[in-house]
Amino acid sequence: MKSLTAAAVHTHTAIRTAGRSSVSLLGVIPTALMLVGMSMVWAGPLAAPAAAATTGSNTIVLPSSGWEKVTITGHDSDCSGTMGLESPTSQVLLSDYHSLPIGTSKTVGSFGAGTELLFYLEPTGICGGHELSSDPSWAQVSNPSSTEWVIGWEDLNPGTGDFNDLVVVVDLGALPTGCTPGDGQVAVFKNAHYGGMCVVRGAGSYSSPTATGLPDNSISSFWLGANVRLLACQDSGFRGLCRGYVASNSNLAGTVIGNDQISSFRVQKTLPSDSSWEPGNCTQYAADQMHKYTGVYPGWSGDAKQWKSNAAAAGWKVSGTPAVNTIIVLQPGTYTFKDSWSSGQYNVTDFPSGHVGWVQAVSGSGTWVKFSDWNWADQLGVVNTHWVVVSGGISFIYPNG
Ligand SMILES: [Ca+2]
Ligand SMILES: [Ca+2]
Repeated sequence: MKSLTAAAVHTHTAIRTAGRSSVSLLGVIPTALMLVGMSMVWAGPLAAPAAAATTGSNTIVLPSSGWEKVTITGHDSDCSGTMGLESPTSQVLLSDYHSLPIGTSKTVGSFGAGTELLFYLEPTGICGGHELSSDPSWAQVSNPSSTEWVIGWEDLNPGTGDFNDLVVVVDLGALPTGCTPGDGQVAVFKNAHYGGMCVVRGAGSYSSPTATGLPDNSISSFWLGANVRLLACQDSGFRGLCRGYVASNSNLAGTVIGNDQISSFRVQKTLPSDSSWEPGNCTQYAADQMHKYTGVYPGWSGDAKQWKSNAAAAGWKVSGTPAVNTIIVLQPGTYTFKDSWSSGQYNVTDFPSGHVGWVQAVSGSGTWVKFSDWNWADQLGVVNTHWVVVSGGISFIYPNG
């Protein structure tokens, strides 16, 4: 299959180099004849492509965050097809590019600083292929300003080498909707690719469509600002399937949560590291466990006893009901402990700053909780496990509730 494609390119090139007008004749040659022609021309391994004239690196790395758009500034080809974004997400940008007028623009989306954008050209018919902007055989990328790239595509190779079959400018465009999330904020959009009706929401719990600010089952994309996580749920009241997101998503179609499904969500503050807590302390351990489980550090600070209120203020669910893989928070007080499920009970009162740990098990009745921690009895950075009786001074911070 691969060699047939190579043969097709080789064949077409041979005709094309004879003169541009001959290219259009290909359109009326029956497919069967084309195949015969290919097999006759094809005679062994394809020669290495002619070296393309490049302007250096074909890499497109964004120096700052912002919205990117792509605009057609030229095309000169007898082939058409699609041009799109290959990564960090896959999306079609220009369909049937040959028929689109010069000046046609398409929003690519918003990306963080340092993101590498990789585009593809997928010509159809005789030019058929899947070509990447990183490959100098197919694309010539220049960088006239720090926020602007020009991609000249060659849809045949070896081709005319002028890289003008499709020319697009990729640049920082204006936000199309006016919804720009700041630090700790999320913008949610009714349409894919950050389009249509939108709202910006800060840390908090939005339990119904009315609270979210968009019609029920309408959200198709969301954009995360810095230091934030979005917990999106299919049903109101944070019920049904919920999913935590730590990166923007330009098109929810085909994702786990799905397009036009979200009915409630939490906007949850995060921190970039665990450096807000004393090394070796129980708070740092709980923060690290949260990071292992969700990919983010909890977006609050303070002593263990402050975690209950601080977590709720940062948009995270806090409940008195125990569950595995939650943070347990003990307010100053007296609690009944045991060291293992079968060992004897004893009371502990020594929690002047409160205490936090990570829940590993819950007894069938919900009466006892097993958790791990650091800094038990001044053992900084040492993991211990305990069983404790759930009582009024104990609460739980849920990563996914
Ligand atoms: Ca929608
Ligand atoms: Ca729903």
